[in-house]
Amino acid sequence: MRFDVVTLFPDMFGAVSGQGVTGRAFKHGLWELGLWNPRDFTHDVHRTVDDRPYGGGPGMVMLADPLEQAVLAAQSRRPRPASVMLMSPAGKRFDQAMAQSLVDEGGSILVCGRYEGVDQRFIERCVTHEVSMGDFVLSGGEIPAMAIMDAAVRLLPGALNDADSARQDSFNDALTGLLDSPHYTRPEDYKGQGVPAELLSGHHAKIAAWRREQSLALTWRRRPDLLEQARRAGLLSKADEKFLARLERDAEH
Ligand code: 9D3
Repeated sequence: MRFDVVTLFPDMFGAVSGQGVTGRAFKHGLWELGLWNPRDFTHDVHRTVDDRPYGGGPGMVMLADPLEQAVLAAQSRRPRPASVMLMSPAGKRFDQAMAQSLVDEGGSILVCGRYEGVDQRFIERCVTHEVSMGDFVLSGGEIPAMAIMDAAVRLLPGALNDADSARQDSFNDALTGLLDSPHYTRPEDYKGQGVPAELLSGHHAKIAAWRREQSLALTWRRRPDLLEQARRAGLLSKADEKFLARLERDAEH
């Protein structure tokens, strides 16, 4: 897998290539990173990458040409034409299915905007997808691009260490798209707060049932949309449905 990132701040990306799970995968050659600074594709003495918006208004707009030249340079280093994803508050919200698609496609070119936005003609000429992290305001697309790479890299075979992989394999709830059950570790008594008896029982079936019910209850309260998705995907058992029916009934009074 290879990501090429078009950014005015290439130094920020040491955070993904040099640290943690993504850093280790990078060191082991599981993925490659190309960094392309639009400033290196300017031709004037000031290395201008932005200008004032036609029609007036606040802020600056990124020039189309340095962005297009950076994307073309990135494409030329890839084995086949890649999708070009613009990080944009107006994009489609990124999700786990998009992370998996990126892995399946061998990565992509990620374009990070700064200032008020990028010239629309660059979008029309070069961009295949626009992606957002959600409804909050950031200063630019770099952190979203890092989030996307993190989500994709950890899906690569061999990216996770043994402990993390074992967790993914055994923890079916992660695949059902339910929220995780609560976690506890030592000490058994923390400032007067204990640990749920089920987790101390040593009874594996009882522990699994407790965790499943915690997941279902938390998802029901906080993310009913995810619960509906899991139901539609046929990921809820008879026992799950029975437990949820009890939650609904208990909520009525
Ligand atoms: C005043 C209108 N704003 C649009 C919502 C202007 C604006 C805000 C933030 C223009 C650019 C930006 C910079 N943000 C990103 O580049 C960005 C982003 C984000 O702000 N939130 C969530 N996802 C993303 S992806 C890229």
